[in-house]
Amino acid sequence: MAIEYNQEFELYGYGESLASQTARVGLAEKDITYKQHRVGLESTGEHLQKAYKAINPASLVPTLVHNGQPIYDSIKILEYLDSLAPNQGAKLYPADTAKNTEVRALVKEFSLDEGVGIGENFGTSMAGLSTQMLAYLLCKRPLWTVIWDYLTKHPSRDRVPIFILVRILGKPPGFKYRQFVSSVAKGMVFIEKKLSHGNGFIAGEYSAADVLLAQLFHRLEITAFHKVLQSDQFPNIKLYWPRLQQRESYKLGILDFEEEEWRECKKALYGEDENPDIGHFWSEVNRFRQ
Ligand SMILES: N[C@@H](CCC(=O)N[C@@H](CS)C(=O)NCC(=O)O)C(=O)O
Repeated sequence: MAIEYNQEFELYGYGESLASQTARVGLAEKDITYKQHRVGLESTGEHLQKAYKAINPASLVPTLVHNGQPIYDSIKILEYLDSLAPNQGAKLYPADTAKNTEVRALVKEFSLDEGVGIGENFGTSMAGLSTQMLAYLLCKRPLWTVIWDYLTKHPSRDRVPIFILVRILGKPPGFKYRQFVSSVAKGMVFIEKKLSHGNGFIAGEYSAADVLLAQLFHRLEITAFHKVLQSDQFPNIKLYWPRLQQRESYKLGILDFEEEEWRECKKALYGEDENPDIGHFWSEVNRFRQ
């Protein structure tokens, strides 16, 4: 299916979507310029409307359109870009077989992998941590509009009940949220340990796995777990996070696309405070360290 285009690369995405950030950081790392089309998510439901479904029938962002051909899924996009331009910009997937396998395993753990339930890997746990924000944004729309749109237009049967539930409650159920916090704590203990090799990046050299961690750590900041990244409890992460932030791709792929509605939402939910579940986070870190 060819899609109308006027630039070689066009990206359909939303500023503060983790998977869109993956694609944009990847594009920046590969030195590829593109035209971005903003697709509204929870607060407008634009992704569920016909115009976007004609581009991506799954109603998910991002979609990369290369010369009119769509590529769905942020990880497929990273792989596509890296094989298209192996010698341009950063190498995202190492040539060495053992390293390549290691990077792929990390990417699987850090991605929004539809093959696992929400909260079953680090990437989807971070998405779970964002449900407080998603609930706030969904509440900008009348309840019945959200129910109607998600029931009749959202192709993912797994996600629909979650969106409707958080819209009805105005927040995620507390016990469920704490499970996400716990999985994120487990992931942070794993990352801290992994970084003890003392090299600059998670698999040694910069790779696709670092692309993913840039937005996952950025999301920790947005959900008011920012102090975790500066804590002496995680000395390796404390050195690693600024290294990701200093890359131009952090600005080009993440900061330049911050959404005003997310800024407003963060302020309304947390102000300058830490996330109310920060205590649970640290007690889970201690548990996983034993
Ligand atoms: N595995 C996909 C996941 C894409 C995805 O879940 N995107 C989210 C935003 S980060 C989305 O479109 N959410 C809208 C919805 O599910 O209604 C990828 O990595 O691209």
